[in-house]
Amino acid sequence: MAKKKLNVGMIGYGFMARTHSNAFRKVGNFFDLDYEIVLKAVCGRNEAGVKAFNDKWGYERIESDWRKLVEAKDIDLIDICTPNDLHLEMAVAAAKAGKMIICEKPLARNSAEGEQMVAAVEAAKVPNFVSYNYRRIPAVTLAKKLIDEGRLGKIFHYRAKFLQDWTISADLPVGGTGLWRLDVNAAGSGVTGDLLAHCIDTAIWLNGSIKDVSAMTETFIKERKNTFTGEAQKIGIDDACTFMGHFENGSLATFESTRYARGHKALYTLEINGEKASIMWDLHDLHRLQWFDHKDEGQLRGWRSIHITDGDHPYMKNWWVPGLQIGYEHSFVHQVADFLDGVSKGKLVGPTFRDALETTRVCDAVIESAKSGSWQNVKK
Ligand code: SOE
Repeated sequence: MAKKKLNVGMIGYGFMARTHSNAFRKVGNFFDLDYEIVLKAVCGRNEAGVKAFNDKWGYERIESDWRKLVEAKDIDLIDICTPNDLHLEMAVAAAKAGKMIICEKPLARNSAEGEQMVAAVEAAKVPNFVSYNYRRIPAVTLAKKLIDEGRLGKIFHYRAKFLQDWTISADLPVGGTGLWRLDVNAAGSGVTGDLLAHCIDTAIWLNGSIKDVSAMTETFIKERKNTFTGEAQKIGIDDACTFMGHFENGSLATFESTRYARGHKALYTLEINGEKASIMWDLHDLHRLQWFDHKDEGQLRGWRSIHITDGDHPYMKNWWVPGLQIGYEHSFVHQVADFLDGVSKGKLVGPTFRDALETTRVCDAVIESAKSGSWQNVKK
């Protein structure tokens, strides 16, 4: 039977537009979907940049005005892969136009913006999804299953880190491709919204809501040259952030992120300690889940390193043969597969805009706590 065509309109042409476009292209080869995805149009303000992107990815046409793309009759799904300050306006317009929306993380610069986005998609009743891709690394998805099966028992500790080192040079300018992340007006915050948001999303998914936080942040380089004007610009983002907190289930949270951890490029790690068992996962070894089970026989008890490549591991039967691993880009394929499966069944699949708002509220509480020097409750 012929599949229904699903026409994608992509806004943005940077790193994330590549990860999402790759997923749109691959997903139908590996997952049974009711839809045939068509890369219909890509939109960007820089003509040369968007053309160079499209020479590789092959969308049917290029647009320069995102409003036109959002209104276009032949577009079913809008994918927002732009700097964070544009998410609100684009998502609200796309919802009003009745489009399905995938939005790159974080949902918004802050929860005031996020709330408007949630209201818009819920009023329009359009399928909506935020790209917190690490949930769909098979080892992380397996961790969720093991926790939900009660195999860890009562959880005491949740520990996560996301470490990078790419902003250590004071010569790095602020603004433009990738470097908008250093501009507080474009990004909303620094490592908190960019990196800790991933850790918080996974944590809420695996271990439930975070109740309160106490944080410290630091901006190591306080002024940078603007990429376009060459003028000195005050830096308002957090370069590093460490926070502790309480989960609603009584467990303790310890989180750290920085772009100043020399030697670490994108080291996302998490560890969960329960009464019966513990789990560790590490993005640099993403196809492995470390598992310690206290009920193992005493003399053989120890950490197991499970190679998550077997047919009974999440998503893996759709890929190669047991033993052959997959990587970072596959998490984006999985989220498109799950999102479209949900659309077919008329079900919302998480993280929805509403789910992602909870993460943004934790980020807001973290930034507020670092400013005030006091504990902050996370807004409900
Ligand atoms: C920042 O360097 C970044 O690209 C984030 O924006 C992504 O969300 C993260 O997955 C990798 O690092």
